[in-house]
Amino acid sequence: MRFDILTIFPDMFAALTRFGIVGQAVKGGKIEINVVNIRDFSDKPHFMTDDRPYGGGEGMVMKPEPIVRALQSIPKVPGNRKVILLTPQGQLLEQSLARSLGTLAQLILVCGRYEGVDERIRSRYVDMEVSIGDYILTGGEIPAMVIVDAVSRLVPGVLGSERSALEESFEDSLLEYPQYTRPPIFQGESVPSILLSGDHGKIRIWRRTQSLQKTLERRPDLLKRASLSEEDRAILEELKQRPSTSATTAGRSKSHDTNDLDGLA
Ligand code: 9D3
Repeated sequence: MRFDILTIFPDMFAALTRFGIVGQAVKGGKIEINVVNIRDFSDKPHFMTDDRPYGGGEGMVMKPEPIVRALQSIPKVPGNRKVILLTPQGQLLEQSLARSLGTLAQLILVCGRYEGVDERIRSRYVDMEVSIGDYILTGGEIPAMVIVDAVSRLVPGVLGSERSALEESFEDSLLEYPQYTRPPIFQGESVPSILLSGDHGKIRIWRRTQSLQKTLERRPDLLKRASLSEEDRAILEELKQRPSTSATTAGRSKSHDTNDLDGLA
């Protein structure tokens, strides 16, 4: 899969392309990330990419011509492609959208800055507008990186084989169970003994129960779309009977629950 990203801050994307799983995927040729500097397509002598809004008002608007020339410079990959504009007005990014974008051969992401881009870019060149959530950022670059990150890990071969698409579609509607590693006792708090028992049947049920309990307490909205087995439903019914422990204090004594950084000092 190929990603083309249009931005006036191309250097920001080193954070995405040089590190971690996405960096590895680029190196290994599983994905291609082409970052295009919109300013390279601006007009001499001033190389402006933005201008004052018609009708007046605060701030600046991105000029259409450099963006169009940048779009026209992008090689077309055979197969399905989409042009997405990152805007606070867009469709909210969810895992389901990431999954459908993952089927494309080419995804072109246009990052806005200032107050936004000239409306005629949206109307003539953009297939879809996407937002990553209801909070105000300073531009579309971080949202574009969020999309590339979320979509890349769904491209076959990017994650190890350890996590199949099937396993994930089953899992991703519930919150995770707690994870532990060595040491077995940390600041007086033990790893739940069941995890050391070697009884994989019991461990599976414990983890599933933890996932269901955490989801019930923190994100009950997620349970509606979860694919729950009969066993899951039985566990949930039991959890709903019991008085619920606070999400942050469950299994911890008061003295361990101050959540300050004393232990790190
Ligand atoms: C405070 C300025 N706003 C009122 C005039 C409009 C506005 C314009 C541009 C608000 C934010 C931005 C920059 N943000 C994005 O380009 C953006 C974004 C976001 O802010 N939050 C979540 N998803 C996205 S996708 C692109």
